[in-house]
Amino acid sequence: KGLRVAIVGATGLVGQEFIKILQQRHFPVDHLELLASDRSAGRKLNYNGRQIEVRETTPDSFEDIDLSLFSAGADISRHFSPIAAKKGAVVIDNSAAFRMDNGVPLVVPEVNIEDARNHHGIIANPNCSTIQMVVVLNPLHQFNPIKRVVVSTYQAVSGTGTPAIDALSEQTRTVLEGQPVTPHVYPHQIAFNLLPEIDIFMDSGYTKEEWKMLVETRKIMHLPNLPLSATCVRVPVFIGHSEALNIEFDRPISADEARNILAKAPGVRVLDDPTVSLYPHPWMAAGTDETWVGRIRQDCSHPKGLTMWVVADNVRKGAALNAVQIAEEMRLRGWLGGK
Ligand code: 2RA
Repeated sequence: KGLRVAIVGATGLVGQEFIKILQQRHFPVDHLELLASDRSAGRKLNYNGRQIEVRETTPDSFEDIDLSLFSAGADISRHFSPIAAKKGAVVIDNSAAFRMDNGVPLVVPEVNIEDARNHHGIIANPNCSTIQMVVVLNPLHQFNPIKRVVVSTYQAVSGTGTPAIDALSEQTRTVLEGQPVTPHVYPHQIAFNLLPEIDIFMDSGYTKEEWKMLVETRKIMHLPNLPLSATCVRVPVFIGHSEALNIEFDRPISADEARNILAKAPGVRVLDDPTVSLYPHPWMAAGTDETWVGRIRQDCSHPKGLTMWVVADNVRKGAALNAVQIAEEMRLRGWLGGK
């Protein structure tokens, strides 16, 4: 028996990726409800060759729904997720609304799917930059406990959504035409530029995006005291987040040991042969499901350190795919749609 699925935020970038991925993975959907704001209601989206009309999200939208995938921002999630959960529509929420709530599992299936067992109706999908990092950290940590992480990210504009993709295109054209750019979507020009500001600044001088990488990683990996320092940077790339990881371990570990562990790790693809410039980059990772790793090398600044380069499609594994994989794994374990 298939599931009755609702997608909240269906017309957004991640919402449309949900629709694509449900089809690509032949997720057992008996009925699909596409939900959005009243502004988007009436639009028709294609699903398995059928046109489905987008409806406005209301409390009644979740009657007789088994699974609701949310990607409509924290406010919509805060308002409708509890309503959906109460009606028995298990929520997998891509927003940050509930990620750090005690009763809400924060899940990357390759790392901590067991945490989803004791959900109370809402499961949170982690931040894109956290997901690709823990997919790589976890198998290494299982082999040799991680003591500290320093990470710099190079995040695509699609993380901000369609308006940011349009802004990058427009500003790039404007620069190439030799015209002055009027910054929009971001506080400064993003074309041919780098902005070390993702989400808001906190009193600590870190941004909320950098704080998310710390606190979400601690929750997902059950390492409440893991020291982690992140610098999150917006870069003029459409799709694909890249991360330079510096990892300090309990014991010395060689690049070859790490390469062998990662080559067998779930959801990871190792692409690492500098002699022929073989390493992951956003343009090749976009559209794929894997978390790609390369540039694996001994950290010359620390005897128990490694450094490496991690790339993933931030709209797929960073958001929509991870959420659908949580649903797949929960269903396999009988934690979803058991009606
Ligand atoms: C970003 N991680 O990249 C944030 C939200 N997707 O903008």
